Amino acid sequence: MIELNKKEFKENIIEYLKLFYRKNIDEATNQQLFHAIAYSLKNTIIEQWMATHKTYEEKDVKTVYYLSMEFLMGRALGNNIINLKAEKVVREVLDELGIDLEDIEEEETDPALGNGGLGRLAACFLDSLSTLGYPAYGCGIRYKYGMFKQKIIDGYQVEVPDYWLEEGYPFEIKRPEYAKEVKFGGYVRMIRDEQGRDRFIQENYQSVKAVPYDIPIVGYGNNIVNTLRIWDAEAINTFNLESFDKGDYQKAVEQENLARIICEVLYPNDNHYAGKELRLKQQYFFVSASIQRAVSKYMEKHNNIKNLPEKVCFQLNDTHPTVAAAELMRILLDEYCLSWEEAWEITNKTCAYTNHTIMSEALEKWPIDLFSRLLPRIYQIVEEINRRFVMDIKKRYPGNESKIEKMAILYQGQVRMANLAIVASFSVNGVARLHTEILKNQELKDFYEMYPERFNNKTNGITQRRFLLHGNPLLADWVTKKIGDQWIVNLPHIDKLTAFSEDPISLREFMDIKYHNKKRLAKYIKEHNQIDIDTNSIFDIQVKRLHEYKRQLLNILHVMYLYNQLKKNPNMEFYPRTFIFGAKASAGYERAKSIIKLINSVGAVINEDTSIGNKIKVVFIENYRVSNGELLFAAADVSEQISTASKEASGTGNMKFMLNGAITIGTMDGANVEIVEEVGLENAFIFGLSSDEVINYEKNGGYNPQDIYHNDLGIKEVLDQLINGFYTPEKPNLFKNIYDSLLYSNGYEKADPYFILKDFRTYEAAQKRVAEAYLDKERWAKSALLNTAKCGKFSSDRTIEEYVQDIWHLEKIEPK
Ligand code: B1N
Repeated sequence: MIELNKKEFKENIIEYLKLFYRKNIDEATNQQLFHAIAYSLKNTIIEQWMATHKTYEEKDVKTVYYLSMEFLMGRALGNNIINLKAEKVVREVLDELGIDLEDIEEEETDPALGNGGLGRLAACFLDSLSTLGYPAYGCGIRYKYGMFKQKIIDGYQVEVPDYWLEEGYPFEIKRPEYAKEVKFGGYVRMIRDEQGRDRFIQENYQSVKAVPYDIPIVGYGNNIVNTLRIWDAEAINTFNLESFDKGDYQKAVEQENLARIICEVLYPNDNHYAGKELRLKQQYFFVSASIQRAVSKYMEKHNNIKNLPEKVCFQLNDTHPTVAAAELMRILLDEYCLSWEEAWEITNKTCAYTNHTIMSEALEKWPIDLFSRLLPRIYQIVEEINRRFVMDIKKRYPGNESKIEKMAILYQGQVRMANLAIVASFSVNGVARLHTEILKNQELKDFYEMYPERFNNKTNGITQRRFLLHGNPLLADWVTKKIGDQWIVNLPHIDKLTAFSEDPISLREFMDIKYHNKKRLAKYIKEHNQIDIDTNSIFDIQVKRLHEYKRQLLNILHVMYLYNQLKKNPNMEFYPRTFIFGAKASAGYERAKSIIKLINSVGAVINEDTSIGNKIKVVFIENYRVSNGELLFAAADVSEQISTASKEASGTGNMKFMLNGAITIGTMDGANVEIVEEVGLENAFIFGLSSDEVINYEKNGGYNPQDIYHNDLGIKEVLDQLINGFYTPEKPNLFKNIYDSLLYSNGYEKADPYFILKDFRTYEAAQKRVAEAYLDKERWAKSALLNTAKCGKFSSDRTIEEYVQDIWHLEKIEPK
């Protein structure tokens, strides 16, 4: 074991402060201290990192390359301290130096190179891969600006750029020696080489230099450190006189510009495809660099490219990196001169695809003219893949045009990336059981029929190291005291807590911890929102990206409904409730932004209304992200997972809440189904249409929300408040767009496409059950504890073991 040495660690901190900043401990700012501490920790990490890679080389291991446009890592310092098992040493040293660790952790800006669930899943997977000892690279983009920071001004979302690298990032290392050239545009010329073979040469292209930066991913207490490799773009030939002379001045300027913009910013869209040319450039940029490097690395140690699948697997995180398949084909055909059949076999054994959504607006379909102009050689290859695939379809379904219509990769002027991903991969997986079943039986039915052996499920998971051990230290210590610390690397062990679920003292301890975490969150809210919340109230939390299918609107309409009831009947039985929201809306998603404004407007009225005796508070957490997420999960009583059934592929926030002892109110959607299966229906509040019912309504043209509006006075009153200025008297029309979306169809959308009114009354009834259940303190405590006890399945360690068993076939590296 390479461990953090206390004496060296302390000396290094002092030394770095001098070296970098010419400061003593007592003169340094917290930001400077953060850097000195991070660099001192990195000393140990680097030793483990080098040792890990030496072992990998000696053992000639198979490696998975997790290709993803997003890695939502969150802060690294605290996580690295935990995974190095160095917390005791670090705290001792910082104590001696008079430094508070929590203050220092606050100095780190969250690296937010992701939108939401998909990016955070990638981060959890890296943590698990290292902890379990599997050789892996995360491959992505070093965006200069990550997910925007959200400010709430006058109730509206305002986006502020997130320049996360401003102060420098202490954990990354630039690796210019592994740079690769990536080519865009131009045209392809075919020549015949001396052996009489056709060769394809891209000419008159623009290129950029992809330069990797490596970030260490520390495994938990096992000496293993894998790598997150994010690529930055640099201009390939610095502006020199030579190109000036050649008349290439224009091209040189263009190439510099391309290099400057390609990694500039993360597209802030979750579950939405915008079809922007720059996005396709980003995709090909990081994919080409990653694949080129993986192949060169393989060839440094092996002499036969044909055995690549024995040592390399590319996992495609949704369709965003799907050009990987064509890029690998290009390398095998054009650089290694393999035949099409040979190249295709290798590609098909090396690529695997994960589907994360069935939302039609998220499907990537690139216009062929854009695609072929930007990636001319890649397009030729896609054409040939398509030509051969269409032949296969015809052979299998003679005369059945509709199969081609549904399955062809190139169709009606578009490149359908999901179709390409499925055809080129040996594995296609969904991210929760229900989602995979929907893929097999509805969305991808035809593909499933053709390639049943490719389809498999991998229910998502989360890392308990960040979301319990780091985020909720009080509960983590308590769990360890009760059952030992096995749960940290083997979450199913946490089931041992079940033995305490009838023990009044344990239940009291459990709820005391919850109470402390509620106080911690209340303090944060007081500081950030200037709102006093009742720590004895039920903390009911919905934090996730804002999307209509996630139905934050259902939640806030229900709050409006409760408020109406309380106003009419101030003495009714009502247990105090704090409704907490946190959500970023994509910058161009107007309806989502209106919903944020609605939540804040409702909060502004209710929070100020003394006549209801502080029984309801509505809080909107500004800039929801990984770091404040940890506070929110730890403090929740109720976890809102209320998506329209069939729409949320899995969800992972649901698991983070469960782990921290919150009880789910939710629909039978995504992984909620499996959560309920583990914890029992009696320990969750389930409501709403089933996914089959939703899918059936959709097949039959939707339903008529007008009936509900006209027949249910409670609902009508709430909806009318959207257009009568009840919450925004100065702008009574502000929420007309929301009102209309619930009641009228327009050219693109049916009325109430997410079944909010349809599910309203069953949601309201479920919320009543929540309120009643909370009155029985001991019963509630038992349910909450059981949620923690029964979440063993939802560790990303389990998910990764399944990927390894069924898809990647990696060898486990035992700790040294
Ligand atoms: O991926 C998560 C799931 O838990 C969620 O249910 C799912 O909604 C989420 C285009 C996406 N699916 N698709 C995206 C993100 C960015 C983008 O540009 C699509 N995110 C999900 C993890 O499996």
